[in-house]
Amino acid sequence: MAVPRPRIIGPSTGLEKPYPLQMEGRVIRGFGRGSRDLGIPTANLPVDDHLTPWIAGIKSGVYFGWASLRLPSSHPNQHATTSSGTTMAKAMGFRIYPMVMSIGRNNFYNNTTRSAEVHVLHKFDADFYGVEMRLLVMGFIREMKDYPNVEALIEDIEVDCDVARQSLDREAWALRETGKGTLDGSWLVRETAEQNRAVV
Ligand code: ADP
Ligand code: RBF
Ligand code: MG
Repeated sequence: MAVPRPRIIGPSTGLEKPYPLQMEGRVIRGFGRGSRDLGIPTANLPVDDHLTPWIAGIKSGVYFGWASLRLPSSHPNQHATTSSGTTMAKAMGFRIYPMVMSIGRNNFYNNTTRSAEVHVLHKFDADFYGVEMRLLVMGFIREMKDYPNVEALIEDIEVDCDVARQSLDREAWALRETGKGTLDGSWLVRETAEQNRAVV
């Protein structure tokens, strides 16, 4: 029998050093294995030691936190349906979602290079390659593991998703920007001067 895993990470008073860690970039293509094999798509970010200095020193494993995406107006999830049934484009900007991510080599696939892959805890109706993503990494969930089969990996990732949801669903871990918490997540939604000028 598998040892039951804790469903909450970190103290209720809030996160601990060195968190939160920030990372940002545009979503790139991986090997296309996340959704095909697992039914769990992961948005990959380039791992660049210059842009993300902390990433070289952090141990490989599964992390959780908040993600923001700046979906273009052409993306179906950037639209809202009004009560009259018409579809309207929402204002451009970053939207915030909870996330789980893996950092490091994927033991299961014997990959040799390090990757940063984010599974956003939201159902999207289309891909978002090339979209700007920001991450606020809030804590460490577990080490990367090797699995006898893909089902065992999926099962553990589903527990990771549950751990992330429950851990983030506390006042000191939730963001002011989502209306449910006290933590400052303004960096996730901040527009740069360049973004304000851009017409998408
Ligand atoms: P790749 O190997 O190219 O990363 P994946 O099978 O992991 O391929 O699929 C990832 C892509 O799926 C992401 O880049 C994104 O565009 C899309 N996607 C759709 N829903 C999600 C989600 N909930 N979380 C992460 N990516 C998602
Ligand atoms: N890959 C592993 O080989 N071992 C793991 O323990 C593992 N844990 C993961 C946890 C999460 C939350 C996510 C999103 C991915 C994880 N992966 C793990 C990576 C998974 O194998 C990867 O998404 C696929 O290889 C597709 O690129
Ligand atoms: Mg992926």
